[in-house]
Amino acid sequence: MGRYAVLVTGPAGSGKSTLCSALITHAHSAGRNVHLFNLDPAAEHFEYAPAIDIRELVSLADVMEEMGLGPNGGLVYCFEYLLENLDWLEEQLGAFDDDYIIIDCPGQIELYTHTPLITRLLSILTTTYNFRLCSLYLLESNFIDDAPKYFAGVMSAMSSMINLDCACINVMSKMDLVKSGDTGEKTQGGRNRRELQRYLDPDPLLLVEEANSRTNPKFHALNQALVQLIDDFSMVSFMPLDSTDEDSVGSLLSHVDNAMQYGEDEEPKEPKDLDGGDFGDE
Ligand SMILES: Nc1nc2c(ncn2[C@@H]2O[C@H](COP(=O)(O)OP(=O)(O)OP(=O)(O)O)[C@@H](O)[C@H]2O)c(=O)[nH]1
Ligand SMILES: [Mg+2]
Repeated sequence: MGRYAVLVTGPAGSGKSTLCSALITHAHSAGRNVHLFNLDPAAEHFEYAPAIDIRELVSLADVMEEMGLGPNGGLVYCFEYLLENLDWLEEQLGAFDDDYIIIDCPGQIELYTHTPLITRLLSILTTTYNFRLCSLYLLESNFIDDAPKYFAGVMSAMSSMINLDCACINVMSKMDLVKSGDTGEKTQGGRNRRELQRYLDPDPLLLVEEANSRTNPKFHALNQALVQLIDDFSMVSFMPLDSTDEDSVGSLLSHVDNAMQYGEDEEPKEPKDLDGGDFGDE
């Protein structure tokens, strides 16, 4: 049986933990057994108890106190500590017969864009433990209210994709906050469906004007270069997500399954066959 891991990444507050819960609820209602792996050493609360929890190995509060580090240096230390204690990880991963884990990550994007720590963890999951991987990068929908901010978000998504070097799906989260009309009428966020599509499937050459109108003219050449880069590589597009909507979560899970070629040789389990330990409603 295959082993699958979905890494849920993105900036602070982009909806990662909410999505993890929604994915687990959805998978569970479809008769699938998935496990939550908490990779955030500073996390406080989860709807589903994590089956694997980095806090059992190392907690950020302890590291900050004992090592005299700040929150970001402490987080880097926690990841280095995890990578030095892979026997702990192996023991935790060995606990399941069926492996489909959803990994809830911290919101410090430098972990995905600047440091090799998560990349090394992913490489270990694939080469040593035979996991197939898919990483999600969440950007929240308020990024589309501000073109310069949106470009920065697209660049961070691209940087994360390049750094993590695995199947990646970019997600525009909290789309319920900017729901669009079908017929072109403006909505709460002031955008109709066609305009929204330009942000989900970045149409940077059209957007550059908007970016220029919001930035100092001395940066216009840079805007042009950035949009050209995004356009040349056509690497970044976003799947819209509303974590409160079952269909939206189901559609994202289908894409994730597809990206990992999940389900080619496995049958969904009957709910009575699930261990139910983390889910409590069996
Ligand atoms: N409207 C709306 N709010 C959402 C959605 N997903 C998450 N939120 C809210 O956004 C806030 C942050 O959500 P979290 O899931 O904690 O975000 P996170 O990315 O895990 O945050 P960190 O772990 O702190 O980086 C919470 O108040 C959620 O209720 C969504 O799809 N729609
Ligand atoms: Mg979280």
